[in-house]
Amino acid sequence: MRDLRAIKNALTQHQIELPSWAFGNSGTRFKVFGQPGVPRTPYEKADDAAQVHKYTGVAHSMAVHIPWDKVDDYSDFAAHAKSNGIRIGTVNSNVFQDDDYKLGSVCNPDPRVRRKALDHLLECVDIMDATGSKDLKLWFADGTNYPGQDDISARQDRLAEALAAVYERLGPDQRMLLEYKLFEPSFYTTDVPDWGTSLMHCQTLGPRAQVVVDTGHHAPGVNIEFIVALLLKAKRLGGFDFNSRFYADDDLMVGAADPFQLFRIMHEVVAADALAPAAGIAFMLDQCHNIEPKIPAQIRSVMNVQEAVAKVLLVDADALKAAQLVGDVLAANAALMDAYNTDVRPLLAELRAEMGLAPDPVAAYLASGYGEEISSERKEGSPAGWGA
Ligand code: LRH
Ligand code: MN
Repeated sequence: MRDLRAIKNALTQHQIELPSWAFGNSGTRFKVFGQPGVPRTPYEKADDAAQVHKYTGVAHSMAVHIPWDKVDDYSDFAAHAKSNGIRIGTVNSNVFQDDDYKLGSVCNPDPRVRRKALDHLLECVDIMDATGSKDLKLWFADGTNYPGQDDISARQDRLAEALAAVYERLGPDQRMLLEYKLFEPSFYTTDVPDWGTSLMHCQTLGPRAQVVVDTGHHAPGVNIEFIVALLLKAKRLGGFDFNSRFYADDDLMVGAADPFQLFRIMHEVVAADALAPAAGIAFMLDQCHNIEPKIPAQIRSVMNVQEAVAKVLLVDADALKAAQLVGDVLAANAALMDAYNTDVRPLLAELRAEMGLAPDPVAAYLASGYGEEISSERKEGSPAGWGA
């Protein structure tokens, strides 16, 4: 059984990266509901991300998305974030919003379009050099909508060619994280639809190509923790895009729809001793707060991950192992459920107090008046969004 100090140390060191786009306006194809005080620049997104770190103490970095977070001087942008106590993390490419990409980006049958997409991916590595980011996250909307529309195998060759060129460009301490998604915006084939396809490409590329598991990108009923256990065994789990969903890629707050699934996923991470930063797993949020206030929602999301991890760290691993080895199904299941059914909120409140933080980060943020401040300050100019 882990002692309390060890549990608290693990929780203090566990870092959760925030998505810059969660602070901007977002929505669905039906409507994007604007909110007061939404940031207008990447600098203001970093200011808001710093608020989440200020009240949770574990959100040390903000992932950026290019061109949504395009700035004139990326090292100045990184310095601004640093002055607010956070750093610029993962750089996300975007080859899914240009008219040229209707039939795909790096998988497009037109070599001119593939070149254009590749140039963007290479530009993202230049940006990583300027911000000091270690990870390039690649998600491709590429796919087809009708059988026969394009050659499934030829598209994989085109994808492999582009990935190899990007891998070649990476610096020695930089990684590429390849994200998969079952469908949307493509509805017949998606060129990187599942963990197997991402893993195949990563294993072909080299050790600094890793798989990203976005928890909203699977078919209903898929056992995500099984995929996580396998990718950890293959040493190819680069990170998570955490969110939750009831139906499809809903991008809701992580743990909101299925906190038990988040617990089961993090149990595999802890069981593989891969929670600590040294293990190199990027724990990122990838969410959209279409109707709820964005900064408190990010704080709540970080707390949901912390609660799942705290419960996992309470699992009596020895009792679990002993029950598993003798086939005591009920005792093994109980070892997990007892931890899952433990209220860890007092433990986390105590830990925050020890970290010099308020026990309830959401209440502390709401009491700070920051929300009202930005709502009155950020009246001019246009709020940031997906620009879709
Ligand atoms: C695609 C995705 C990807 C991002 C985007 C914001 O659905 O999960 O990670 O680039 O959302
Ligand atoms: Mn994602």
